[in-house]
Amino acid sequence: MAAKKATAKNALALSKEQFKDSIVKHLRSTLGTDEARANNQAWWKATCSAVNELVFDRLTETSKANAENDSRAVHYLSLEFLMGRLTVNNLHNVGVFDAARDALTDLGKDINDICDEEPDMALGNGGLGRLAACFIDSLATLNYPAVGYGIHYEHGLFRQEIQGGRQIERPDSWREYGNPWEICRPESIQEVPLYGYVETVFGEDGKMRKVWHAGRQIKGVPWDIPVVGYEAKTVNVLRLWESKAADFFDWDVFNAGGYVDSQAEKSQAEAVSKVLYPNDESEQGKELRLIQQYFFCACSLKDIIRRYKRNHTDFSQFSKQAVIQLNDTHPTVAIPELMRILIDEEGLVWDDAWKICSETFAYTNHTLLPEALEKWAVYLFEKVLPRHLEIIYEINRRFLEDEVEAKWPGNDEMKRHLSIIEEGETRMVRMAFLCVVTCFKTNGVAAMHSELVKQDLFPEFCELWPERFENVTNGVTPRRWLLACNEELASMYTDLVGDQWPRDLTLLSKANEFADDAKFQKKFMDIKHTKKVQLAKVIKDLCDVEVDPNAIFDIQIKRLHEYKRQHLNVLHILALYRRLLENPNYEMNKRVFIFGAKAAPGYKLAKDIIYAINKIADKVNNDERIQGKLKVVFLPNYRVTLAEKLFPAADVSEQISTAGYEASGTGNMKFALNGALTLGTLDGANVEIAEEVGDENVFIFGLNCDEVKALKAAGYNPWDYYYGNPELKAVLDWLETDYFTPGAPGELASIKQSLLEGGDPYLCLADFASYSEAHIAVDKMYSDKKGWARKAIINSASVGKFNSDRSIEDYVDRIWHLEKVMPN
Ligand code: NTF
Repeated sequence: MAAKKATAKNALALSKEQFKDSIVKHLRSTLGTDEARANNQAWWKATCSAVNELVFDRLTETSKANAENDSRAVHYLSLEFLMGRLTVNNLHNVGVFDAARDALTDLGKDINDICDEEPDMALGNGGLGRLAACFIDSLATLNYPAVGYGIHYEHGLFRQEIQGGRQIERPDSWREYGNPWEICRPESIQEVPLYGYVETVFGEDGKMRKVWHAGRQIKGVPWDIPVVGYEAKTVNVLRLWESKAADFFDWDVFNAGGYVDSQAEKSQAEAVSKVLYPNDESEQGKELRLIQQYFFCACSLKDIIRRYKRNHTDFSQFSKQAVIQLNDTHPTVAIPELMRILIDEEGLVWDDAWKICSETFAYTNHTLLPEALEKWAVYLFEKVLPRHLEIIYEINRRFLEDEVEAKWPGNDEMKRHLSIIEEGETRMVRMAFLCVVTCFKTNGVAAMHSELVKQDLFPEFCELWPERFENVTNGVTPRRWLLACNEELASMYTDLVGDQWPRDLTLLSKANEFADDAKFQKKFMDIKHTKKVQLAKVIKDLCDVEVDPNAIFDIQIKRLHEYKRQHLNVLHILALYRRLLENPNYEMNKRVFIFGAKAAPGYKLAKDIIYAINKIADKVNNDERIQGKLKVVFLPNYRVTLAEKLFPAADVSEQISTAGYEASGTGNMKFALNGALTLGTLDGANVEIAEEVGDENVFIFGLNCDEVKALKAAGYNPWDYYYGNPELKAVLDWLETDYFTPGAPGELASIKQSLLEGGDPYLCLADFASYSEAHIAVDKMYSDKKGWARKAIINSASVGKFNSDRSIEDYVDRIWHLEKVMPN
């Protein structure tokens, strides 16, 4: 295919020859080796260093421009940034991908092998962390002043191995051999106090002051990762904090002969940034997690204030200069921390400090699941952050006595209901309430979710302050999720609409005009086939399973959780398998069901579902009676890098959460963009995807959100569905036998139990029949090759709205109000 490519335009772009020289130079002068001796790891690092010559220069120009303009900036505080690999993305964004590829080819190296050396930067669990990564890409692309703040975890999300069908967690050591993208900034180290007690002192002026005497001190070391915008005008930073023991501690103890004690101190301090908590959705009440949250918020606020003070002598302009976005409640402790700094350290009075805080912070909610709404025990706060607890109490007192009392006079029940402190056996701080009470905006992440945030999660707060609630529908960066991961389709679009689509994804809608064009359809579906052939090879390598690229590739990739209903998918696979066994002539297109999912290590049922998928795969894939019509694949260690190979190869995108539970989803957008058809419920952003591509181009099934609520209210009884549907009963009963686990009956029984005795909290059985019918519609549609191609094209061409650049512009219009800054 001699297609043109969308290539970022960049005045700095290197020619192939210059790139070659630069790589060779870095092999020698940076890595101390040469072309003859270098291994792929060294070639990769030399390639990165060659790109960094351009990137670091832009980084400096950007920070200079921001400082000179004294521009308002957004500070995106997130405990997670799921970056994946950076090399290919950066090469594309700098506009030197082709030059790099050709240079490496000339040097006898394949760019794919070289880029495969890079470990994924997996500093996040799933959707929330990947969204943060897409957002900082868009912020840089759109030339907005922005800093991402997070934790420099030594170990990111665990590596998943599958042994005997079960998930085993292994540590992820992403920077064991160094990371060429990061820059350590010892000049910006921060000290973070912890524990201790609060003293009330009276100054000579008779004024009362609070002094927090910390019991421990740790140090935050910043590492900067350059965030390269498309076409590389702006290079922002992602600043990640690593914890270290504060120097004086080590030395005092060490000199007193306490070498072992000083080591203990050191490892305690370093534990803070050691690991990412591998819990998606649900929180763990761990002291270390609270310290992680406080640690990175404290470091980041000090950093923001330090930068502000370069140009200002008082705090009157602070909220004009800085907006701080809280990515879920995880960084909420930044609120009392800023209050503490302003009052205790800067000497502001409460009202002034409060005004600044409530004009600076904004909060994004990413989930409605009750178990995911963060609460921290009051006693834990008291122990770790005693002064912050006092401040939270005072925020709460004023909120209840002023605002709630004014709105609902004399209503103690309402005060209890809305209190930031939850009463009970263990008193808890409700972090989401603290956010809503403080922040000038609270937003949900898809239209439907934002409505539920108002109606179900915070109805009374919404009555108090309706103007504070917003929606910003999520998006994904087209640079990574089309340009870099699907070169073939990217080229086809560049031929069609020119090279600006990686910025303005709505340009792709031109392809709608060709949805019925036979030549266009063939080209589009040939590319799909190519991507399926490539994925088939990955599947063979990783799972030793042969799959036919002509089969329907039906993919569900996301964290494993009951509400996402991978087990509903499993029940349907079993039903299909049964139909094929009962009737060898059962008519269906060949189908490959592909899964990728990590389960939280302590989530037993989620791990049982992974085990079930693998056991069922063993049986189905080796059953000659069904003549290869059905294959099941569980790809181990699902992560960004694997995702990049899966989205382009999908025919069907499984988005089957119980309606009302998936806040948005972002995988759904990546699938559609790459030409897969959504099979989904009316949940999260699926609703908006259907709106954009048209109801006739998606397969919607199941109860909608209101029906889910109504059924639950009426008293849902899964047994009715079990006894009412013989096929469903048969597959559930199958799980109790040893059919899939020879000699070990009952190994898969926990799934059946949760769906019957367990009450089926996510209504799998209620949606089963409808899901199964939708699959029949998918199968029928796929037999109509032209009809399918038309729908695939329309999907890909119609999801321009889900560009994360659009999400960022929405944040800017509705919440952040930033101005673009063009560096020189
Ligand atoms: C996730 N939330 C939601 O479950 C997804 O639906 C959504 O697409 C992403 O956030 C991004 O907004 C979380 O991961 C968490 F942690 F909030 F539960």
